[in-house]
Amino acid sequence: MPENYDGSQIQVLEGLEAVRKTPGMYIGTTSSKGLHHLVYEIVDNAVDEALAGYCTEIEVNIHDDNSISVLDNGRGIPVGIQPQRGIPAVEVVFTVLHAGGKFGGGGYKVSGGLHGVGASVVNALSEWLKVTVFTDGQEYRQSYRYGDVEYPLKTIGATDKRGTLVHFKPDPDIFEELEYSFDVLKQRLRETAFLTKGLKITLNDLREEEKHTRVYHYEGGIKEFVRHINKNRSPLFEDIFYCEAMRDKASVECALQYNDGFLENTYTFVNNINTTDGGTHLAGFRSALTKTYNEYARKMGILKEQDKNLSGEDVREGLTAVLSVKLEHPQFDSQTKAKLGNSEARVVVESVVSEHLTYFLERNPALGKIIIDKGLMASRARDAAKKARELVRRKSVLESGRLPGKLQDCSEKDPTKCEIYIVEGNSAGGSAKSARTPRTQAVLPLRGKIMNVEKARLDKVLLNEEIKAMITAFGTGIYEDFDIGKLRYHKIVIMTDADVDGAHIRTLLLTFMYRFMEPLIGEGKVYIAQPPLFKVEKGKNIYYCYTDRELDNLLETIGRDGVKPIQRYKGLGEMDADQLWDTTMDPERRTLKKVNIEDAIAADQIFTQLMGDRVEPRREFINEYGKMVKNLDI
Ligand code: TTJ
Repeated sequence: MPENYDGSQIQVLEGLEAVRKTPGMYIGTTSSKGLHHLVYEIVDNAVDEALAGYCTEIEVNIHDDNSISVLDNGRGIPVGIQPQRGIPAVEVVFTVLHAGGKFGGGGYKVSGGLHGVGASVVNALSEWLKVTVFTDGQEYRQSYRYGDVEYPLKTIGATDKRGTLVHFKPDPDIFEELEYSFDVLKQRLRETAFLTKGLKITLNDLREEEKHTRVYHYEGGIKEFVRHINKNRSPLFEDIFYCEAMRDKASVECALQYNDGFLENTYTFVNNINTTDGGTHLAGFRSALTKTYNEYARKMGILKEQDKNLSGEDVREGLTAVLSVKLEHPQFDSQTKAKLGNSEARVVVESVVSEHLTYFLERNPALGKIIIDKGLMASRARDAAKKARELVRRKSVLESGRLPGKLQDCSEKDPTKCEIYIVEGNSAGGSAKSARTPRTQAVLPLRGKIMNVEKARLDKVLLNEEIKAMITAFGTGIYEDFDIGKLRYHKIVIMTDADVDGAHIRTLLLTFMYRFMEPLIGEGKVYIAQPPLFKVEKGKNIYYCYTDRELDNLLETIGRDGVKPIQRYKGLGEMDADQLWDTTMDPERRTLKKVNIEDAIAADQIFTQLMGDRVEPRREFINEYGKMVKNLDI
């Protein structure tokens, strides 16, 4: 540490030590998810500069060593000495916990990662980090190791560039996983670009084998986001409702459109953070819709005096919407950090959306009629479905307590000790049945594919045999009647082939669970089995590999001499019961991937691509998927 550092900096270093001691407190997890959070944390700073109106482009690079660089063309982090600490502001940003954003200019930090921590946390968790600032004709640089300053900020020379470049390499001693996923970063950066209209974000993968680039730039912002979500659906009209307003220091931006399906797709964001559990802003949005449509329908005489109002659910059938609010002091639910609590957000969103939507309907009466008619249809169908459901419910298999015939149940009665394998196809179901531990492991084979839940209302969904079998096996009921307290197995394991059909069925199952049994996903009860892709035999030894990389590594370690021809498993059916047990079902040895909400949302999106009316998106899926998994049977 340089000699001229005084006591206050020692304090600072202790601050970052804390981050290294308990990284989970600052970034949630040191898994792959935490690794990716580091990138968002840095990018969010550049996005703030864009929101302030000074940055138009951000470039993110994944380098060969899995280090990340982020470059913006903003004003540059200030390099002037910060009076309180006597060091350059840029150094404060990277070495003081919770600093950042709030110096000099009055702007407030609006975008933020899940935990809103900042650049110093990224620095603390990096083997090295280098920051370069281009400002006022000069280039400045400072670098750090494990959060410690390597040298005082230095001047490199003259430049006519403007902006900030941050390059960091996550510390291998902190993170369990060091490999960046292009697809994960791509997804998030595209979302950020949608939410920040006009901002151009480029993602480059510079790693040897996977060089590629994506550019995200949307002049229409969330309006294009809505168009993107509906891309594989059939919109009821071309126009997208859009509004934007500032009120009491809060900004509200909203876009919506309807499609011919029955489900709602509303995505909400607060300061660019996806609020997957909704909150006050979503409540305000929903009440604005219900109120505005009913008032409009009465005014236009579509709803007569004696007619009852359309319900919230009625007016949200087939709705695709994005709501983005920006607040100075957002308050999130302490548990999940994904639900907004500020009560003022409800009021502001409700008033902005009501006002603009009323105006939109008055200017577009033809669209108004389409929307109200759709709501009326939904209302009638809901009444009919309710009657049908009451009939079904009274004496249905769902509540008869009789378990489905093809379920091989386990004998254990304590649900916390029980798991159920949902297996694709009868033959694999047979192996799984012989392989399992009958005391704690149940097996439910599903025949073929389950139905397209997006295009069916609940009453139809309940007629599907495969779905009925799952509901009765789980014991939970479904949708409004869902009760997780009745769950008969605390692990639901989806086990499908490692090919396109398997991926398809997995997607269908996840979509169904996400749409109709969401708490199963939210409470982490759903898992995906990971069957091996390869069997390698050498002498008496048998090895199983789960990825191409593992196979390469294994062959490097054991050598190729004397290795029998490598078996690539195309489906679960190719494994006998012992192999299935050893590789995929033995709780001591298997790996299970827990499904989280993001996985389910992604599945839902892929699902519409697969099941939508249009053929082209389906082909795109197969092409995309084909790139990821080699040697497919298609
Ligand atoms: C703050 O107010 C005075 C002018 O500069 C503002 C600022 O900090 N701008 C800024 C920060 N632009 N870009 C950043 C930034 C970019 C990256 C990639 C990483 C970090 C930590 C900050």
